[in-house]
Amino acid sequence: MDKLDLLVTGGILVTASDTAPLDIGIRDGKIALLAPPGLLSPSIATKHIDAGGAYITPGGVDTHVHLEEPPLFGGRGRSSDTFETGTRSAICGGTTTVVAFAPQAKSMPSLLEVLRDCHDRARGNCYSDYGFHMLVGNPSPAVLKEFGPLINEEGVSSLKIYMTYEALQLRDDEILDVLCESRGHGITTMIHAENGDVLNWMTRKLEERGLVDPVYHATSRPQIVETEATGRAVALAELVDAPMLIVHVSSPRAAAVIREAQTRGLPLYAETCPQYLFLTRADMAHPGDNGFEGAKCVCSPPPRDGPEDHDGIWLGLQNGTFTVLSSDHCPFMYNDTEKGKKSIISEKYPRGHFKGIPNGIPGIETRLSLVMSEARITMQKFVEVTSANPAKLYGLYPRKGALLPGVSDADLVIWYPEGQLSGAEGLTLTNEMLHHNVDYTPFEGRKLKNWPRYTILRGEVVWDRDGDGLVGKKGYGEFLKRGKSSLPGPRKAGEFDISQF
Ligand code: DUC
Ligand code: ZN
Ligand code: ZN
Repeated sequence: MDKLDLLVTGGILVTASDTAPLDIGIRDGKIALLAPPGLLSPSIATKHIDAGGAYITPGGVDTHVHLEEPPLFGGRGRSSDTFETGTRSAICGGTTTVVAFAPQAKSMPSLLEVLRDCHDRARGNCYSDYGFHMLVGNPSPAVLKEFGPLINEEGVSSLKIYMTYEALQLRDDEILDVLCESRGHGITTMIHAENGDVLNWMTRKLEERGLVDPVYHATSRPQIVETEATGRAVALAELVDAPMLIVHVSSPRAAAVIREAQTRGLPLYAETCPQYLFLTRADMAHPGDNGFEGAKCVCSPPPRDGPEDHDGIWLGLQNGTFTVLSSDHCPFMYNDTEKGKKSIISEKYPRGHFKGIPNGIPGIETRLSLVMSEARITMQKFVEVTSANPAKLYGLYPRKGALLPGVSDADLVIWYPEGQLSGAEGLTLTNEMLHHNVDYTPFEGRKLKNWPRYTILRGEVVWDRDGDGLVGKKGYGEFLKRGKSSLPGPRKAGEFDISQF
């Protein structure tokens, strides 16, 4: 047998389907073999790592991140992480693949041009592997014609649309155009489900009473705003029999709508994020900085009211309502009046008013550790929602999200053996330990029971926490052409046919 490049022994391998003590042989960037413990001598490999009884999981796949996006709202606010800093942060937190958005403003006539610009920003700069989803702001007839080339030539098999934000919101008929065209090409539509007209009305009513502090961001977008839009999105997808993923679900009531549709067999998928498991409305009411510090946690949909809402979202992870758990990493510097939380997303808006605060929080590096530390889902479920399912839904499986010999990339996270990360107390999360380009983390001070000890990407150690830390190289990350989803798609064969109604 040819020598292996790397042999990892002494770990408990966890995939979405199995948990077993197995040694892992790696050659040419791929999983070469899995073997019972003790069968292989370290001498058959050039390099050996002893996992010491720790869990080993496939590298994280984070399919919802915003990196180096231009401002889309006619104002300021610009995500502070570039492809370089965002993917650097990803690997230090165990995520080896990210899928970022390539955003099209309504004024832009071509998705392919937008995509080319994103490639120019990302190429040669990434530490992790990466792909793109299109963000479609202008679904004109010419743009719809680009869907074929996007999936067939460019390897972009998913796109996101919005039901809110003046600059991006689509009408229902435009949503149907996108769903139909996507369905025909095997593209997965992701949708931001909040009713923009209702939340604008709520915002006006709050303004009339002078209620403009960050916490009123949550008041302007109550669960019903998300639940109604989710129900409408589901109805539109059902009408045209199109697969769809509802992104960043925060509301247990919206989750119940999705679960009901899934129970009827619709190809409907849902995503949630750590902010809906750990943050609440109270985090936006932080008294610091004259009441503005709550802006650090302003994101959309907003974190909900309390532990019962978190419980509802954990339940949705446990029972399979949520297909994926992403970070929605959308970072803005806090102390930055030009591009950060203290700027304004539209020049039309007054400064310091919640409606002007750029929406989004950082979380690419903390996603895996936060969720694993909480131990409210099994390790296999953890792998399913943070790695295997995102890879399946977005056409990367089993190259990513699995550890299949001869097939899967050798992307691994080797964790600490239980109780070995800073003792029984665990590690206290601070922004200083992170590698993003952001001056805060909304999860500051949380206790973590585990953190990636090593991250391995295509056979190369890129993060070695007890050694030199970040050892991956900028530019090692490769662009991933993605195929169609391998999760269930449309229920009926052929084109959508209006005459069937
Ligand atoms: N939607 C996202 O997906 N991310 C940040 C802001 C938003 O509205
Ligand atoms: Zn969104
Ligand atoms: Zn997002």
